[in-house]
Amino acid sequence: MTLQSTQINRLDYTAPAFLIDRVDLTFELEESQTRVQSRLVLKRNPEAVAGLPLSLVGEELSLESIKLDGALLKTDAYSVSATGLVIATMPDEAILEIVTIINPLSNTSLNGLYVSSGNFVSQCEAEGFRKITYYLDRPDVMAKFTTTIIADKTRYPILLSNGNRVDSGQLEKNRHWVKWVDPFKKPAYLFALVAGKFVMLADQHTTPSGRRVALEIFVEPGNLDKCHHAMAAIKKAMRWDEERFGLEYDLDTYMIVATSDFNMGAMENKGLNIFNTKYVLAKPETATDVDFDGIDAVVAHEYFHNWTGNRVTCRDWFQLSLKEGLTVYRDQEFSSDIGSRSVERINNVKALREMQFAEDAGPQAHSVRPEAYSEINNFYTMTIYEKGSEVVRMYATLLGREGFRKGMDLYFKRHDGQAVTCDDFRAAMADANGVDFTQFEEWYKQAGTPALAISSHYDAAAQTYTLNVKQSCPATPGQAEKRPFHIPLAVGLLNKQGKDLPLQLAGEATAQGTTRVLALTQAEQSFSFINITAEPTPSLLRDFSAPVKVSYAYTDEELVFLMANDSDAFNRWEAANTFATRLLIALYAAGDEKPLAPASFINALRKLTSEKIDAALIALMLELPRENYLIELIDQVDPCHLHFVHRSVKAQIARELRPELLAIYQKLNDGAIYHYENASKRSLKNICLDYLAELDEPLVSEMLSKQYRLSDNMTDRLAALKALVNRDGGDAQLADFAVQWHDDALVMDKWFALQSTSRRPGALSRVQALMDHPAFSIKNPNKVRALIMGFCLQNAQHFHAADGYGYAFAADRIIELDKINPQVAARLASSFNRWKKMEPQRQQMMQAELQRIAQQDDLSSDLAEIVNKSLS
Ligand code: B3K
Ligand code: ZN
Repeated sequence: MTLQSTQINRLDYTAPAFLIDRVDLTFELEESQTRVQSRLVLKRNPEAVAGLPLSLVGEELSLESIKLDGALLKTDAYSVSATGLVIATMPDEAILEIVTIINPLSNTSLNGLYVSSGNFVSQCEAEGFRKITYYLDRPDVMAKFTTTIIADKTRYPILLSNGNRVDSGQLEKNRHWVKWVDPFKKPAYLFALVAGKFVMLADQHTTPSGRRVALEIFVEPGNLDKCHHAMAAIKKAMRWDEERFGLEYDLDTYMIVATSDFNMGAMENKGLNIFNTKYVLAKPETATDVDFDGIDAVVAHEYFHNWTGNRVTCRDWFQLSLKEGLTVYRDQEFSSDIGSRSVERINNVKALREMQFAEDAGPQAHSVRPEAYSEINNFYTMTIYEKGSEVVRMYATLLGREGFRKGMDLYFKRHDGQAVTCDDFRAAMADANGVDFTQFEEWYKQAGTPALAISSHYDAAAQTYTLNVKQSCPATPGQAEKRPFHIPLAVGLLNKQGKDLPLQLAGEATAQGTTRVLALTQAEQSFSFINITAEPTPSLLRDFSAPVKVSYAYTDEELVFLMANDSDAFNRWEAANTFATRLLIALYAAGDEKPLAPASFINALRKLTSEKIDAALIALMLELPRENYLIELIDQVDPCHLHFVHRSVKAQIARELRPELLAIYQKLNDGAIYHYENASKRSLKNICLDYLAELDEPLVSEMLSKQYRLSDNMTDRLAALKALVNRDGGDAQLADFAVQWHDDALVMDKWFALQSTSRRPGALSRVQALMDHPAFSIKNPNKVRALIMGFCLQNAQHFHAADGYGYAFAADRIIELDKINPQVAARLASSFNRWKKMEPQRQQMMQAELQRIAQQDDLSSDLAEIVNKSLS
């Protein structure tokens, strides 16, 4: 490896030598030669060591000039390198004017200022601003920005930046300019600039204090009819944050711009959020129910960042989860309030277990507040986001909704306008409630998923029921020994009739509710409930009250009982999930030629089909655990054998529950016109269809092609197409679909993804052929996610094919992408993270491919860090 990555350690933090009060930027936009003038009002930081030089970071910049207090700096007064600019002798206060030239057209990393579909778009988090100008590009340097943008009027009629638009004018040669002032101090990572041809959907919102906010969504021409759901989401999110947390928006305008070339979902730049089109553009004909929910969640997430991230930001990037974990928690709560709380919780926990638990058990494991990194972009992870959100949720579980709100209020009172740490957040939660959260810090320090081994004992004579809980946490890279965590364990006890018992712990005068949050703080603890007149069935970790793995020796009968009776909807689902997981793993281990699930399991599912509960919950309970989740639970796994077992059980369910599944399908497939509100029913209908597609019957073929042809919405149409593709290839329908949607990039992403995740033989060669399709581009991250990541991360059976070709293909693409977009290459490289989980032959092949990647010249720091950790 030629690039020596330098590691940055959390404990090495030092305050910046200089602070910046004001930044005035002027951009003269040209695709391959943009001139950036920056005027910085600087002063020495009284909290830093005296006399330090001024060290600005900058990358891929060509320096035109520097002036210090109005005088041009001679070249011996500063030094420039590939990573920055240093001025050794500086006065205590100064005005520094720097002119740089950048090339947005050649910027394929989509980090910094770049060109997408002929428009200028910026992305500065975490460290992209340094590709625009030399700066103190660190989150604890907060300044007030003004931005003047000058550009050709015809090609770039819309010119946007952060804050309020204060002035504009015309120039010679068909050029125009717009000036923006952001009244709030912000770190450079929240800077944004957009210029190009856009159309705008406008609306407005009035805050409780009476501020009228203009809401503006900018999209490429032709897409205006797909912005209404996103606009409704903004308004819902604004109202929700006002009501739930007392937080209002603070500028006159809130803008969203959608771009099709974007490394992630969206970005919370102050007043000017930039979004991947995937999280803005939707109408029923083009977007699925899952897409609509995703738009609600991401729009809310970016909006919520205005307080949790922008007004109060991070002192350094080790604190990333301070804003991300908290904002994910807030968006999950929002989605729970506007939709179904239990369905939201189940879906979030599924994603956490499939991806974050895997990350926490593998070579990239890191704590919620990492100790070291070499490339911060590699730390926008499931751990920082989703486990971080679980950590925030645990405060709320321990303190209750009101206590949590008190902690939030104190956090903003103390830290508005500051760059702070996870410790500051923890202190606000503790101080506002008079609670000791010292031990809770372990959640920020220690990586790995804690395990709870729980056993129970019923003493009939004493009428006591005791839960014994042992907590442990596996070793993770750099952390061999773990200390006990502070874990909220929510439990309930069901009597024989399936009703919750009132819970009274030994020593308490009365029973207190039917769900109790037990506080685990030691390696081993017991909790005794009294006045229990018959042995109950425990409902453990209700609502998934902590991000841990629970083991308890439930019998199959107890699981069936909980599936039918638990008052905690999450645990009803969990019982079904546990039953199915256990059974699939046992069948995998048995290695039979014809794996068969026992009648008790099939009967439990049959019973579910007649339950009178939310259709979406039934759909989730009917669905088998996904292969990626099961892979994590098996050592030395052969993913192809696992796929075979999974598919066999799925087909068995279809055969044995055919009448029930068909009846539900036919009842729900009533030909009624599309209503967004019927998403739950669509999810149940389509899970039934998915099972029925396992049956080789003309009736089923007819149903599938009819649903494909006649659906008036993408959810149903795609469900049918997916089943057709997996069943017999669906060639005719795939061709028809491409003809209809060839000019809708987001719909074509679905078309690519269906084929890259198809279970039919020959998946890899189809993926390879599709790379030459005119709608595919390796430079576009959405396309890479659909086609290449779809295959490598969502098609275990084919990616892990015994011939190793899947691995070779992935490694080739990673190497190719690293030259184009290192962040995307590093993300794709995570498909190799779990190589040590595989059976020996696959391990060997995966390791060899990782080594081949490691030996390439000029690896990016992004990819080098991931590959090095995987190999070590
Ligand atoms: N904060 C951004 C993510 C930036 C990723 C930089 N590699 C989006 C979000 O979490 O809201
Ligand atoms: Zn975020």
